[in-house]
Amino acid sequence: MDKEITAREAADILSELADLMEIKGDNRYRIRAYQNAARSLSSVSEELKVLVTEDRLMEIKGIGEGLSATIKEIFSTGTAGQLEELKRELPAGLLDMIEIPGVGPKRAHQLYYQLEISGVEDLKKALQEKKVQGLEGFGPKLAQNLREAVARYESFQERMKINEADRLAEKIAEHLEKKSELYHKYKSAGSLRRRKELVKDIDILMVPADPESDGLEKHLRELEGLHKVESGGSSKITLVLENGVKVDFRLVVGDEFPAAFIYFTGSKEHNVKLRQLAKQKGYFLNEYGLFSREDEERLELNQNNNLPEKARGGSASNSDQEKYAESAIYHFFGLDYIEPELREDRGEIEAARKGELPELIDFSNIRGDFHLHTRYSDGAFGIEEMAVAARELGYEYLAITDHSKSLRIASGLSEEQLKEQLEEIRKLQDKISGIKILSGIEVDILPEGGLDFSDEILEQLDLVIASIHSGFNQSRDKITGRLIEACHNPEVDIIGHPRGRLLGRRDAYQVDMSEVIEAAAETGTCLEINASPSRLDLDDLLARQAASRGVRLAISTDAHHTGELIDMKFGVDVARRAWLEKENVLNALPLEELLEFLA
Ligand code: DGT
Ligand code: CA
Ligand code: ZN
Repeated sequence: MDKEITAREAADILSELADLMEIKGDNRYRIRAYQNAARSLSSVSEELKVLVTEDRLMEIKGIGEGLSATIKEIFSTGTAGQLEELKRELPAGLLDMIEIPGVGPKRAHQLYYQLEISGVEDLKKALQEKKVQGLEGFGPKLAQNLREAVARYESFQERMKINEADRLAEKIAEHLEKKSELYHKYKSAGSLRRRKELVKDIDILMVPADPESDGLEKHLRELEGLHKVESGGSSKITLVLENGVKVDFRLVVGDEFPAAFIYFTGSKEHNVKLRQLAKQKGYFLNEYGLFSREDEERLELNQNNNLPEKARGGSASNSDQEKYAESAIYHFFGLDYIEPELREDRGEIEAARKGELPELIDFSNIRGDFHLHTRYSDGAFGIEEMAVAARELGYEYLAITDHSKSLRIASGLSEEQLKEQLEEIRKLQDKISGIKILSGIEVDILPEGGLDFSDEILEQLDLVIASIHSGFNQSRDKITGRLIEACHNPEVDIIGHPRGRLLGRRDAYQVDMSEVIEAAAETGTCLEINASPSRLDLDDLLARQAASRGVRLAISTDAHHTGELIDMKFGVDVARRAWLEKENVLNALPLEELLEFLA
């Protein structure tokens, strides 16, 4: 094996094993033991390798001799014999099926053994034929919920989260780097380059070294995780990966690159507008270049003359060079360069013509993170480890915001535990330099309105995030009212993940965001762009609406692990798609200004 299994990955394997055991109908105490072990293993901060080599797995809560042996087996082989056996025995579709909210392993057991339903397709059919309602514990209400969940699952299946797309694109890049003699350059395009939250396929634009050679196709056939080469040729190669994702390689010659880069970056709507502009000028624009209508000659744009002032000279980085190739085309139309995240035909072309495009925020503007969980509630690390990791990202500050007491499944903090935490933060701040640790809380907005902690307690903290974690099925008015009330509480600084969605798993609750945005504007409350790639909540459109009403956005990761702090980048992607400048973003403020704002 080339990569070592981490504790988290081993925990995932254990919990998959527990799921399969439950589908099979194994002893429920045994299943519980595996689930508990998976849970404690996933929040272990020591390296699995160390625990295995020093034979200390049994020090972890819930792990005895048997489980310790299984984990060692997972560590050395990448899987467990038991798991492989169950996988051979049970249809693979059952594992997909339990991903559907409302199904779960226990119900999958009934569906499989009583109705021979072995995957999402079967389930959909059985729901249509009203066969499912009759099972014990299933009623018409659940059947209706399942129908909706299946529909959501299907539409989501066609798209992947941006972090997953990034991971695949990186793997492809690594494979390409092994034979760099095959091409002059390549760049990802499409929705991945525009940084959309969900991406259908991966588009890569490439200038091959030799368009006639089949070397590239041969090399791509050796890509790890490849299912098949769906089609090949000298202008396009399409791959299908084992996970069903398509990868489109578009092959162009060097001269075509700038126009092709614009074309394949999209969006389609943005391209349509650009083509209209070309037409008005007596030209046409396609994926090969910009051509005069009169003589069909390609227009050779002098890229350097068209560079924006700050980009001239030798300092342009590599990716800037690509950007300037495109710039020449934008400038030819009298437009400023348009960043890919803005290319959605949402007014960017008009703004570019008037020189009124925003100066988009970027990751280097971010000075801290506000929404972080530690071992005090359901995080995997201590305060110090989170602070050190944040400092390594170059941040000036971070806020520790564990859950409050009502959120029992996430071990929410009692008043006493919060006090202990405050004390620890004070001591730690004396010991650690180069980063300011703000005390905070992610306080629950209670189902009947109001907050989980009194104002007297919240007052003692530097920063308060208020979030909804319960009562998701309440009416639109009720949920909107809870959020507005939270905005009006002077102790609340930020509303966390305002719409409560989990991409592909749970729709947003019913809420009138326009009203919440007005309340936030009126009270000076910030709204969060939760940067976790499974949330990205607010999304680009709502964040833009909020900013246009003068609401400040807080981009925060909701990290439960030091490795998740870097998710900030996905939040910045959303912010850029929302046209935000650094003035719109709370955590772009230097520490002093932030403290003033919070005071
Ligand atoms: P998605 O659905 O996440 O893959 O989104 P995109 O934008 O990556 O869409 P995709 O992969 O179908 O196409 C990549 C780009 O190629 C798209 O953003 C614009 C360009 N493109 C594709 N088909 C057309 C078309 O019919 N007309 C125009 N103008 N552009 C197109
Ligand atoms: Ca695409
Ligand atoms: Zn939360």
